[in-house]
Amino acid sequence: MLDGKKTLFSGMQATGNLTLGNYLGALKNWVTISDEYQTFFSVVDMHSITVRQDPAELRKRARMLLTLYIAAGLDPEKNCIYYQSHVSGHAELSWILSCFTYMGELSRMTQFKDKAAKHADNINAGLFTYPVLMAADILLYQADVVPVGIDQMQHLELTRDIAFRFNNIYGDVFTVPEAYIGKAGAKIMSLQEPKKKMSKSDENPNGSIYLMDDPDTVIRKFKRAVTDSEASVRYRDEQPGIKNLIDIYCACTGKTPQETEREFDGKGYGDFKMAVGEAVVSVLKPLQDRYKDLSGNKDYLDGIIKANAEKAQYLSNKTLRKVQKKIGFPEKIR
Ligand code: ATP
Ligand code: LTN
Repeated sequence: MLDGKKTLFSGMQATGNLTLGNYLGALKNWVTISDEYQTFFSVVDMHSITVRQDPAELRKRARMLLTLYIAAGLDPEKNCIYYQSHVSGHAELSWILSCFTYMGELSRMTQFKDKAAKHADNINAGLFTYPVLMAADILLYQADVVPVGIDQMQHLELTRDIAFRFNNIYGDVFTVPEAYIGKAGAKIMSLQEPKKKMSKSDENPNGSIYLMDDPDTVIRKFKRAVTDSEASVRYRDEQPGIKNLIDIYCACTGKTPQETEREFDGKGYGDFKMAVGEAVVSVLKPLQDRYKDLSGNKDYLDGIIKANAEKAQYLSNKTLRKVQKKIGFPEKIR
């Protein structure tokens, strides 16, 4: 608890271009609830290298992501927005926590299984211990709340288990965090394969809406979205494509699925897809405009990056010192 507020931590990987799924499932919720908490929003570039990255590209994407956090509405004076790799405590705590995490637990992680299947030529140890680094991110700041999309729930459960385990041995060292899953947009599916989540690392660009897509591209992708032959806008599991479009429409307009069904009662998929496309464009346009303004302002961004990394380093050190002491590392002579 800092400044009488509870603490919130979240992060995104600097891999690929952010999608509408990342925005509706995570970033948008961050903005909505950030005022109520002392917040840390990290660009988790250390997680990104579990998959091979081009160095120049990673650097560029990390900066893009950090800028997007701000463009989406997170005030960097109030929210600690920083690069994970600028704060040494993440790696240090991760090592310690890896000695409190079982191989069996890590082998059960579905993200690991998915990514291992996808990158069979590079199943590195970092990919396996990825969730431990994520636990370190969260526990380092004693976060109470972690807003993520529903696909990250399993990692959050593991984080809680590690925290409980550690606290049981050493006393109340870590706050045990809760996940925060937003109501609308918890899991946005691919426009081409509505049973698969929309993902920034998807090879088919038509399945994903990227936050930087221009209006024509957005409309075109929605027109091509895979639906079904029922020809009725109904919110039901048997129509996964339409259900996903309704979820997107609701997340962008604030309407409920029932209101949407009524609004498009008797209308064809063409009209509905157009309306969803327009709703998305009206959400993306202001974000893209702010992004353009910000990315031209190098000095401002550099100032934010420096100040927030220092703040995160300072605050995370408190937890790290406590942990090191508890487990019996010798104290540094100062
Ligand atoms: P990758 O495809 O590279 O694994 P990703 O698109 O799944 O990436 P992450 O960086 O792993 O994105 O996730 C960032 C945040 O966005 C997480 O909180 C995650 O839960 C959320 N998120 C990702 N995809 C979706 C989606 N399709 N619907 C809702 N939330 C999502
Ligand atoms: N694994 C997360 C990204 C992430 C994260 C975190 C999210 C890394 N560390 C800490 C919340 C809290 C993902 O979204 N793929």
